[in-house]
Parts: sequence; C-alpha cells; structure tokens
Amino acid sequence: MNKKISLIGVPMDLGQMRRGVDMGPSVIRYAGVVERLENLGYEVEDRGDLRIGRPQRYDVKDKDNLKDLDVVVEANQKLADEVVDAVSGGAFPLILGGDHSIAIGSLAGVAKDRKNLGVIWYDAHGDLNTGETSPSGNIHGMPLSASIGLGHDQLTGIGGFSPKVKPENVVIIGARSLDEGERKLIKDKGIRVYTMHEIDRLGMSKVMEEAAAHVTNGTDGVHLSLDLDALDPHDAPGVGTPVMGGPTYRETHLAMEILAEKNIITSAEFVEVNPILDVKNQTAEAAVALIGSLFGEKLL
Ligand code: B3U
Ligand code: MN
Ligand code: MN
Repeated sequence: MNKKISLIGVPMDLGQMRRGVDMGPSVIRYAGVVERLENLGYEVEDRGDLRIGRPQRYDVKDKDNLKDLDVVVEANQKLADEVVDAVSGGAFPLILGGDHSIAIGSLAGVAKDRKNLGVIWYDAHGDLNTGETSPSGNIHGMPLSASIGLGHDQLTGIGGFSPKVKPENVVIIGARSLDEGERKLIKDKGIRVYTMHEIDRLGMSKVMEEAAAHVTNGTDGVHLSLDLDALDPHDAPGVGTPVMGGPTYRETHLAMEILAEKNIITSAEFVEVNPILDVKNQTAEAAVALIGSLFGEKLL
C-alpha cells in the first residue's frame, strides 16, 4: 500500500435530511484516525475539512427532485479538485464524510487518472437513484448512478467528464434496501451485487474473494466507498438511514482485512457517520477500526 495518505474531510450534510452528519470528519478524527494510521507506519497529511456552502433554506427540491443541488454540486467539484491535488502529490486519498453524496466528487477526482477504475460500494443501499426514480430527492441516494453517467447533467458533469466508472467495474456489497428504479438499473446494466442473501449464503470471505476478482479484472485501480449504514445498526447506530439485518462489525473487519491482504485499494472514503444519532461515538470508532484493518492492522 502507498505509504503516504492524504486525509480529506468533507463536512457535507445536504445530500440527506438528518442534520449532524457534517460532523462526521470531526468525530472520526477524535476517534483517532491519524494516530491509528501513523502507528501502522503511514505518513498522514491531514488536509483538514473542505468548506461547504449553506443553502438559504434546507431540503428545497429546487430542481428536478434534487434537494440542495447547487450546493452539493459546488462541494463535489471542490472535492474532486482536492483529490486530484492529493493524487498528484503521490498520496492515497482517504476521504471522510459527510453524507454519501460526496462520493461523486471523490470518484471524479480519482477517475481523472484511472480510466478503468474498479469500485467496491459497501452499503445497505444501492445509491443508484436519479431525480426521476428517487423517492426522497436526497442526493446521497444517487452518487453511484451519477458516477456511471446517469442523472442530472450537473451531477454527472462534475470533474468535467462522464462517466467516471463503468457499470461492469462496480460491485455493491451489503445491499438490503433497493428502490424499484435501482433494481431495474442493476438488471439493465448488469451491475454485480452481493445482497445480504449472498453474504449469508456464501459467507463474507467468499464474497470478498469474488468481489476482489471482479473489480480487479481489467481495471487500473480500485476505490472503496464504505457507507457506515452497511453495518448492522446494532454495530453502527450513528447513521441517518439504518436498515436492520446488515453485516456485523466483525464481518466488515474481515472484508477490510481481505482487501488489505490483496493490496488492491487505491483510494477510499468512509461516510455517513452522524454523531447526533450515535451512541458514545461507537460508529466513528467502528470507522476508525475498519480503516485500521483496511490499512493492514493485525493482532499478531
Ligand atoms: N434509497 C433511498 C434511501 C437511501 C439511500 N441512501 C441512503 N438512504 N442512505 C433514497 O432516498 O434514495
Ligand atoms: Mn446507505
Ligand atoms: Mn450510501
């Protein structure tokens, strides 16, 4: 793994309706992410938090069933530029959210130099809605579709090119809540999805073996986008849209350990930690422990 890490905080909460997820980067830092990585021998450059604009009023579906579109677009463009800058300095970009709408900017930045990027989307949801299919108008339910080139021009156009990722290079892991439009899209585009059913049947180890093989087939890098709501809410209560029946803390660790062993991840983000909804910072601490495993931490 690249020994230099650039940490980028994105205090974004406008992609969804539960205020507080903008404090995610801050509580993940308090849970010790920098120390954890330094103890593993990494050189960490903490670039601090991006400055995110504020809408005049919250949750206005100003355009085409897209809440707070302009501010979300502006922030993602800023993030894309920041990621490009970090990568040009030779660092591994590690992005801390913030809600999942920021994945649009992360992927725009990373994909600039990686035209065949693989993506692991570890999430309870598919995040494959567009303004047309979304039941909520929340942009955090749309970053994966935007990144494969679907949806509003202002979202797909971030970074100045589209698509960022090819659907055949994507794997979704942990899904247990998909909207009708998302199911259709998964079928139409042939996106590989390991729902909880497959995780239960095959076990996390086999799922990760298969997923890793899929995202490295013909690709030139792999981005991990980890939504903390993928974990079972017992283990990660501090998220805006918890869904029962997810992979445990331990299964998710195993997933990270397998990725570390295979040494395939070239950029990552950890999103949706909301300290207002959390219990004693448990979800932020889970995020930091998972980051530790992803970067090679071992007991023995
Ligand atoms: N699919 C729903 C719910 C949702 C998506 N992402 C999260 N929740 N975290 C939607 O609003 O698009
Ligand atoms: Mn989710
Ligand atoms: Mn998500």
